[in-house]
Amino acid sequence: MSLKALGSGASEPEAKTGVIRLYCHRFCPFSHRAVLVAFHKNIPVEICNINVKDKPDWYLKKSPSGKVPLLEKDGRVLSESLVIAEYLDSVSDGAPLIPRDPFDKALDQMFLESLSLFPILKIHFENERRAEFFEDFIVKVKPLVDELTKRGRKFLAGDEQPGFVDYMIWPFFHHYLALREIYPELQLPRTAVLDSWIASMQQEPAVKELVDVKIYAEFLKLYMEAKYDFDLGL
Ligand SMILES: N[C@@H](CCC(=O)N[C@@H](CS)C(=O)NCC(=O)O)C(=O)O
Repeated sequence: MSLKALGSGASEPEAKTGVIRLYCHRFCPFSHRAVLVAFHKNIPVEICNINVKDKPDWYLKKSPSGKVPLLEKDGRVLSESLVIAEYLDSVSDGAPLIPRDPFDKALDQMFLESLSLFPILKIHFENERRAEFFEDFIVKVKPLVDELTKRGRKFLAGDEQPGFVDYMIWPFFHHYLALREIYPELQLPRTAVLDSWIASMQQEPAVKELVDVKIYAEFLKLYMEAKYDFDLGL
């Protein structure tokens, strides 16, 4: 499938019956949520990257909001990263990433809904407000530190491996680490639990499959100069 981002001139790749296609872009934290589940569970998906600054008309017909990620299977589509990630977890083999216990599942959902790490995603849109957004991010990370402390485990989901809740949060940190390559002064206050969670997540094979942090940083740097290179590093 097309790792190179498809833009307005590109034709739609032919769909195959029964195959899950994920429309993404390589530097999108929301797309990363979906691909992390697919990578972790070895789900055979077609990844089709979209140039979101120059979207093909056929893509806009599938996704009126024009956003990625979008999942398509047999002519039907799903949008919203959390919905897509949950769908992928539920249709794949192997131990589910979402807790089987409904109460534990609800607790994770409640925590995910309460966590609002979006300030870190605002910096490359309004770089002049970088310090303000980062201060806000520091405040918003605090509940994660508290939750990691309360659960007292390697990952939020347990000691063995990350769960859905970890993977849904990680893309905000991947983005943060990329920004920190450009602005080393963007340092979260050091706490043993968060440092250890970040280090453990970085060791996960699914996380290692995401775009390299240095290339991500270069993408963001160019983005802030209004240069959009969705194929950087390919
Ligand atoms: N709430 C959506 C957000 C998705 C989103 O904002 N995607 C961005 C890329 S990271 C996008 O498609 N932007 C292009 C646009 O809005 O035109 C989700 O969780 O999937």
